Amino acid sequence: MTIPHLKPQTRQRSIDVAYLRVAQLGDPNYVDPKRVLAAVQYGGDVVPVSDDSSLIHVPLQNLGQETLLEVWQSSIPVEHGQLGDIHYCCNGEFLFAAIRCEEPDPLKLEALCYDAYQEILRFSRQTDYPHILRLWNYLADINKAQDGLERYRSFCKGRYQAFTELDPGFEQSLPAASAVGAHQPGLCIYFLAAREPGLPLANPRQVNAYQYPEQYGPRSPSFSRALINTSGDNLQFYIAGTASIVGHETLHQGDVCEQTLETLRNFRALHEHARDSINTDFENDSTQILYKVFIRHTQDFPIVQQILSGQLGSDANVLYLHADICRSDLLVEIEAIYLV
Ligand code: 3EB
Repeated sequence: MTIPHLKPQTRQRSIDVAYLRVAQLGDPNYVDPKRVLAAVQYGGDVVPVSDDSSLIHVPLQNLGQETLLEVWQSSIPVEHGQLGDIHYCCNGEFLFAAIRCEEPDPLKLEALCYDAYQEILRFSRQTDYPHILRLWNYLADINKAQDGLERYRSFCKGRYQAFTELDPGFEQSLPAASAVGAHQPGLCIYFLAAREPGLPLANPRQVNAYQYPEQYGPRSPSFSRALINTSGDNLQFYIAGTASIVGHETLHQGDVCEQTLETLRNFRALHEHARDSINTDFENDSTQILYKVFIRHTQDFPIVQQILSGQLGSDANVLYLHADICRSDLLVEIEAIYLV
Protein backbone atom coordinates (compact mmCIF):
# COMPACT_ATOMS: atom_id res chain seq x y z
CA MET A 1 0.00 0.00 0.00
CA THR A 2 1.23 3.45 -0.79
CA ILE A 3 0.01 6.33 1.24
CA PRO A 4 -0.22 9.43 -0.88
CA HIS A 5 2.79 11.57 -0.25
CA LEU A 6 4.27 14.51 -1.93
CA LYS A 7 6.80 13.59 -4.55
CA PRO A 8 10.22 14.91 -3.77
CA GLN A 9 10.60 18.29 -5.46
CA THR A 10 13.00 19.53 -2.92
CA ARG A 11 14.98 17.98 -0.15
CA GLN A 12 13.96 20.68 2.29
CA ARG A 13 11.43 18.62 4.17
CA SER A 14 11.83 19.48 7.77
CA ILE A 15 9.49 19.58 10.72
CA ASP A 16 9.21 22.02 13.51
CA VAL A 17 7.31 21.94 16.77
CA ALA A 18 6.24 24.66 19.19
CA TYR A 19 3.88 25.23 22.08
CA LEU A 20 1.22 27.69 20.97
CA ARG A 21 -1.66 29.42 22.68
CA VAL A 22 -5.15 29.05 21.25
CA ALA A 23 -5.07 32.65 19.99
CA GLN A 24 -1.91 31.98 17.99
CA LEU A 25 -3.54 29.14 16.04
CA GLY A 26 -5.37 31.50 13.72
CA ASP A 27 -2.34 33.75 13.28
CA PRO A 28 -0.49 33.18 9.99
CA ASN A 29 2.72 34.32 11.68
CA TYR A 30 2.60 31.12 13.69
CA VAL A 31 0.51 28.62 11.79
CA ASP A 32 0.04 27.79 8.15
CA PRO A 33 -2.97 25.45 8.15
CA LYS A 34 -1.71 23.66 5.05
CA ARG A 35 1.48 22.66 6.80
CA VAL A 36 0.15 21.38 10.15
CA LEU A 37 1.18 17.77 10.71
CA ALA A 38 -0.39 17.59 14.15
CA ALA A 39 -1.84 19.88 16.77
CA VAL A 40 -1.75 18.15 20.11
CA GLN A 41 -4.00 19.88 22.58
CA TYR A 42 -3.47 19.59 26.32
CA GLY A 43 -6.45 20.46 28.42
CA GLY A 44 -9.31 22.85 27.79
CA ASP A 45 -12.25 22.47 25.47
CA VAL A 46 -11.47 21.13 22.04
CA VAL A 47 -10.48 24.02 19.80
CA PRO A 48 -11.04 23.84 16.06
CA VAL A 49 -7.86 23.87 13.97
CA SER A 50 -7.77 24.39 10.21
CA ASP A 51 -8.38 20.76 9.56
CA ASP A 52 -9.79 18.69 12.38
CA SER A 53 -7.97 15.57 11.26
CA SER A 54 -4.69 16.94 12.58
CA LEU A 55 -6.06 17.70 16.05
CA ILE A 56 -5.19 15.27 18.82
CA HIS A 57 -6.82 15.99 22.13
CA VAL A 58 -4.88 14.57 25.06
CA PRO A 59 -7.07 13.67 28.02
CA LEU A 60 -4.92 15.34 30.69
CA GLN A 61 -5.41 18.47 32.70
CA ASN A 62 -2.95 21.27 31.98
CA LEU A 63 -1.72 22.58 35.34
CA GLY A 64 -0.43 25.80 33.82
CA GLN A 65 -2.46 28.93 33.22
CA GLU A 66 -3.85 28.33 29.80
CA THR A 67 -4.63 25.77 27.14
CA LEU A 68 -1.58 25.08 25.00
CA LEU A 69 -1.16 23.18 21.79
CA GLU A 70 1.96 21.36 20.68
CA VAL A 71 1.89 22.15 16.99
CA TRP A 72 4.04 20.10 14.63
CA GLN A 73 4.49 21.87 11.31
CA SER A 74 6.07 20.77 8.10
CA SER A 75 8.16 23.01 5.85
CA ILE A 76 5.97 21.96 2.92
CA PRO A 77 2.23 21.23 2.61
CA VAL A 78 0.95 17.99 4.11
CA GLU A 79 -1.57 15.35 3.11
CA HIS A 80 -4.16 13.81 5.39
CA GLY A 81 -5.61 10.34 5.40
CA GLN A 82 -7.20 7.57 7.40
CA LEU A 83 -6.55 3.86 7.33
CA GLY A 84 -8.55 1.63 9.65
CA ASP A 85 -8.56 3.38 13.01
CA ILE A 86 -5.43 5.38 12.26
CA HIS A 87 -5.62 9.02 11.24
CA TYR A 88 -2.43 10.33 9.72
CA CYS A 89 -0.83 13.32 8.14
CA CYS A 90 2.42 13.23 6.15
CA ASN A 91 4.86 15.35 4.13
CA GLY A 92 6.96 12.88 2.16
CA GLU A 93 9.59 12.53 4.87
CA PHE A 94 7.59 12.38 8.08
CA LEU A 95 4.24 11.04 9.17
CA PHE A 96 2.29 11.87 12.30
CA ALA A 97 -0.52 9.49 13.21
CA ALA A 98 -2.96 8.84 16.01
CA ILE A 99 -5.19 6.03 17.15
CA ARG A 100 -7.79 6.31 19.87
CA CYS A 101 -9.60 3.28 21.25
CA GLU A 102 -12.56 2.98 23.56
CA GLU A 103 -12.12 0.42 26.26
CA PRO A 104 -15.44 -1.45 26.36
CA ASP A 105 -14.10 -4.22 28.63
CA PRO A 106 -11.42 -3.08 31.09
CA LEU A 107 -10.50 -6.69 31.73
CA LYS A 108 -9.20 -6.95 28.18
CA LEU A 109 -6.65 -4.16 28.26
CA GLU A 110 -3.76 -6.40 27.24
CA ALA A 111 -5.64 -7.56 24.12
CA LEU A 112 -6.68 -3.99 23.33
CA CYS A 113 -3.06 -2.81 23.50
CA TYR A 114 -1.86 -5.76 21.47
CA ASP A 115 -4.42 -4.99 18.76
CA ALA A 116 -3.62 -1.28 18.76
CA TYR A 117 0.12 -1.91 18.46
CA GLN A 118 -0.39 -4.55 15.77
CA GLU A 119 -2.38 -2.04 13.80
CA ILE A 120 0.24 0.67 14.32
CA LEU A 121 3.17 -1.55 13.42
CA ARG A 122 1.47 -3.08 10.38
CA PHE A 123 0.47 0.40 9.27
CA SER A 124 3.97 1.78 9.55
CA ARG A 125 5.47 -1.26 7.80
CA GLN A 126 3.15 -0.83 4.85
CA THR A 127 3.64 2.87 4.38
CA ASP A 128 6.61 4.87 3.24
CA TYR A 129 7.29 5.76 6.87
CA PRO A 130 8.36 2.49 8.51
CA HIS A 131 10.49 4.01 11.29
CA ILE A 132 8.66 5.18 14.39
CA LEU A 133 10.81 7.78 16.12
CA ARG A 134 8.68 9.09 18.97
CA LEU A 135 5.51 7.69 20.45
CA TRP A 136 3.11 8.74 23.23
CA ASN A 137 0.68 6.50 25.14
CA TYR A 138 -2.16 7.60 27.42
CA LEU A 139 -4.29 5.11 29.28
CA ALA A 140 -6.76 5.31 32.12
CA ASP A 141 -6.14 4.00 35.65
CA ILE A 142 -2.57 3.08 34.82
CA ASN A 143 -1.69 1.92 38.34
CA LYS A 144 -4.90 0.06 39.06
CA ALA A 145 -4.70 -3.70 39.54
CA GLN A 146 -6.99 -5.77 37.38
CA ASP A 147 -7.10 -9.53 37.34
CA GLY A 148 -4.05 -9.53 39.60
CA LEU A 149 -1.90 -7.35 37.32
CA GLU A 150 -1.35 -3.59 37.31
CA ARG A 151 -2.86 -2.11 34.16
CA TYR A 152 0.46 -0.59 33.06
CA ARG A 153 1.94 -4.09 33.15
CA SER A 154 -0.93 -5.47 31.04
CA PHE A 155 -0.30 -2.64 28.60
CA CYS A 156 3.41 -3.60 28.47
CA LYS A 157 2.48 -7.25 27.81
CA GLY A 158 0.22 -6.43 24.88
CA ARG A 159 2.73 -3.95 23.44
CA TYR A 160 5.63 -6.40 23.77
CA GLN A 161 3.66 -9.17 22.11
CA ALA A 162 2.86 -7.01 19.10
CA PHE A 163 6.46 -5.85 18.71
CA THR A 164 8.02 -9.29 19.08
CA GLU A 165 5.66 -10.94 16.61
CA LEU A 166 6.46 -8.41 13.96
CA ASP A 167 10.20 -8.28 14.51
CA PRO A 168 12.19 -10.41 16.96
CA GLY A 169 15.03 -7.84 16.87
CA PHE A 170 12.74 -4.90 17.66
CA GLU A 171 14.63 -3.84 20.79
CA GLN A 172 17.44 -2.26 18.79
CA SER A 173 15.16 0.18 16.98
CA LEU A 174 12.51 1.14 19.51
CA PRO A 175 11.06 4.65 19.50
CA ALA A 176 11.50 7.02 22.40
CA ALA A 177 8.17 6.93 24.21
CA SER A 178 6.08 8.15 27.08
CA ALA A 179 3.32 6.18 28.78
CA VAL A 180 1.24 7.99 31.36
CA GLY A 181 -2.05 7.59 33.14
CA ALA A 182 -5.01 9.67 32.08
CA HIS A 183 -8.02 10.48 34.20
CA GLN A 184 -10.42 9.69 31.37
CA PRO A 185 -11.28 6.31 29.90
CA GLY A 186 -9.85 4.93 26.68
CA LEU A 187 -6.46 4.39 25.09
CA CYS A 188 -4.83 7.14 23.06
CA ILE A 189 -1.60 6.58 21.12
CA TYR A 190 0.06 8.93 18.66
CA PHE A 191 3.45 8.87 17.01
CA LEU A 192 5.92 10.45 14.66
CA ALA A 193 7.38 8.17 11.99
CA ALA A 194 9.89 8.76 9.21
CA ARG A 195 11.21 7.26 6.02
CA GLU A 196 14.68 7.01 7.53
CA PRO A 197 15.55 5.46 10.87
CA GLY A 198 16.57 7.53 13.87
CA LEU A 199 19.41 6.80 16.26
CA PRO A 200 18.14 5.39 19.57
CA LEU A 201 20.23 6.16 22.65
CA ALA A 202 20.52 4.33 25.93
CA ASN A 203 20.98 6.07 29.28
CA PRO A 204 24.26 4.97 30.89
CA ARG A 205 22.73 5.58 34.36
CA GLN A 206 19.74 3.35 33.70
CA VAL A 207 19.09 -0.23 32.72
CA ASN A 208 17.45 -0.28 29.29
CA ALA A 209 13.70 -0.36 29.90
CA TYR A 210 13.36 -3.33 27.54
CA GLN A 211 15.77 -5.18 29.86
CA TYR A 212 14.10 -4.43 33.19
CA PRO A 213 14.02 -7.47 35.48
CA GLU A 214 10.75 -9.31 35.94
CA GLN A 215 9.91 -7.65 39.26
CA TYR A 216 8.47 -4.74 37.24
CA GLY A 217 6.13 -6.96 35.27
CA PRO A 218 6.01 -10.07 33.12
CA ARG A 219 7.08 -8.14 30.02
CA SER A 220 9.43 -5.19 29.97
CA PRO A 221 8.42 -1.79 28.63
CA SER A 222 9.25 -1.46 24.92
CA PHE A 223 10.87 1.95 24.41
CA SER A 224 14.25 3.65 24.00
CA ARG A 225 15.46 6.27 26.48
CA ALA A 226 16.09 8.81 23.73
CA LEU A 227 16.37 9.11 19.98
CA ILE A 228 18.15 11.43 17.58
CA ASN A 229 16.28 12.34 14.42
CA THR A 230 18.45 13.38 11.48
CA SER A 231 15.88 12.73 8.74
CA GLY A 232 15.24 15.32 6.08
CA ASP A 233 16.82 18.61 7.06
CA ASN A 234 16.39 17.97 10.75
CA LEU A 235 18.47 17.55 13.81
CA GLN A 236 16.15 16.83 16.70
CA PHE A 237 16.67 15.00 19.94
CA TYR A 238 13.78 13.34 21.75
CA ILE A 239 14.13 12.39 25.40
CA ALA A 240 11.57 9.77 26.40
CA GLY A 241 9.52 10.08 29.54
CA THR A 242 12.21 10.05 32.24
CA ALA A 243 11.82 9.59 35.96
CA SER A 244 13.77 9.10 39.16
CA ILE A 245 15.05 5.68 38.19
CA VAL A 246 18.72 4.73 38.50
CA GLY A 247 19.73 1.26 37.36
CA HIS A 248 16.24 -0.17 37.38
CA GLU A 249 15.18 1.09 40.80
CA THR A 250 13.02 4.01 41.83
CA LEU A 251 14.98 6.43 44.01
CA HIS A 252 13.61 8.98 46.51
CA GLN A 253 10.22 7.41 47.19
CA GLY A 254 7.79 9.99 48.53
CA ASP A 255 10.11 12.95 47.80
CA VAL A 256 8.97 14.85 44.74
CA CYS A 257 11.82 17.39 44.97
CA GLU A 258 14.56 14.78 44.95
CA GLN A 259 12.74 12.82 42.23
CA THR A 260 12.72 15.92 40.05
CA LEU A 261 16.43 16.52 40.61
CA GLU A 262 17.28 12.86 39.94
CA THR A 263 15.30 13.02 36.71
CA LEU A 264 17.40 15.99 35.62
CA ARG A 265 20.54 13.97 36.36
CA ASN A 266 19.19 11.38 33.95
CA PHE A 267 18.68 14.14 31.39
CA ARG A 268 22.29 15.22 31.81
CA ALA A 269 23.52 11.66 31.29
CA LEU A 270 21.55 11.50 28.05
CA HIS A 271 22.95 14.84 26.88
CA GLU A 272 26.48 13.67 27.50
CA HIS A 273 25.79 10.41 25.74
CA ALA A 274 24.31 12.25 22.73
CA ARG A 275 27.26 14.63 22.65
CA ASP A 276 29.70 11.71 22.63
CA SER A 277 27.68 9.83 19.99
CA ILE A 278 27.14 12.51 17.37
CA ASN A 279 29.31 15.37 18.54
CA THR A 280 26.40 17.70 19.15
CA ASP A 281 25.72 19.47 22.40
CA PHE A 282 21.96 19.73 22.71
CA GLU A 283 22.23 21.88 25.80
CA ASN A 284 23.81 24.86 24.09
CA ASP A 285 22.13 28.25 23.96
CA SER A 286 20.81 28.12 20.43
CA THR A 287 18.90 24.88 20.90
CA GLN A 288 15.18 25.27 21.40
CA ILE A 289 13.82 22.94 24.05
CA LEU A 290 10.25 21.92 24.79
CA TYR A 291 9.74 20.20 28.12
CA LYS A 292 6.71 18.31 29.28
CA VAL A 293 6.30 17.48 32.95
CA PHE A 294 3.82 14.93 34.24
CA ILE A 295 2.90 15.41 37.88
CA ARG A 296 0.96 12.81 39.86
CA HIS A 297 -0.42 15.06 42.61
CA THR A 298 -1.65 18.54 41.69
CA GLN A 299 -0.43 19.87 45.04
CA ASP A 300 3.16 19.12 43.98
CA PHE A 301 2.89 21.44 40.97
CA PRO A 302 4.17 24.65 42.65
CA ILE A 303 7.26 23.03 44.13
CA VAL A 304 8.15 21.14 40.94
CA GLN A 305 7.68 24.35 38.97
CA GLN A 306 9.93 26.20 41.39
CA ILE A 307 12.68 23.60 41.10
CA LEU A 308 12.48 23.48 37.33
CA SER A 309 12.50 27.22 36.85
CA GLY A 310 15.61 27.29 39.01
CA GLN A 311 17.26 24.49 37.05
CA LEU A 312 16.07 25.24 33.51
CA GLY A 313 15.56 28.99 33.70
CA SER A 314 12.31 30.84 34.31
CA ASP A 315 11.69 31.37 30.59
CA ALA A 316 12.00 27.69 29.64
CA ASN A 317 9.14 26.20 27.59
CA VAL A 318 7.56 23.85 30.08
CA LEU A 319 4.14 22.26 29.89
CA TYR A 320 2.85 20.87 33.20
CA LEU A 321 0.27 18.11 33.08
CA HIS A 322 -1.63 16.21 35.73
CA ALA A 323 -1.05 12.51 35.07
CA ASP A 324 -0.43 9.24 36.82
CA ILE A 325 3.04 7.80 36.29
CA CYS A 326 3.55 4.19 35.36
CA ARG A 327 5.18 3.10 38.62
CA SER A 328 3.07 3.88 41.66
CA ASP A 329 6.14 5.16 43.55
CA LEU A 330 6.97 7.76 40.89
CA LEU A 331 5.63 11.27 41.49
CA VAL A 332 7.00 13.07 38.46
CA GLU A 333 8.16 12.31 34.92
CA ILE A 334 9.75 14.66 32.38
CA GLU A 335 10.27 14.43 28.63
CA ALA A 336 11.79 16.85 26.14
CA ILE A 337 12.23 17.73 22.49
CA TYR A 338 15.41 19.55 21.37
CA LEU A 339 15.38 21.45 18.10
CA VAL A 340 18.74 22.42 16.70
C1 3EB B 1 10.65 4.36 33.24
O1 3EB B 1 11.76 4.87 33.00
C2 3EB B 1 9.55 5.31 33.53
O2 3EB B 1 6.31 2.27 29.00
O3 3EB B 1 6.53 3.52 27.23
C3 3EB B 1 8.81 6.21 30.73
C4 3EB B 1 8.68 6.34 29.35
C5 3EB B 1 8.22 5.13 31.37
C6 3EB B 1 7.98 5.40 28.60
C7 3EB B 1 6.70 3.29 28.44
C8 3EB B 1 7.52 4.19 30.61
C9 3EB B 1 7.40 4.33 29.25
O4 3EB B 1 10.47 3.14 33.27
C10 3EB B 1 8.30 4.97 32.85
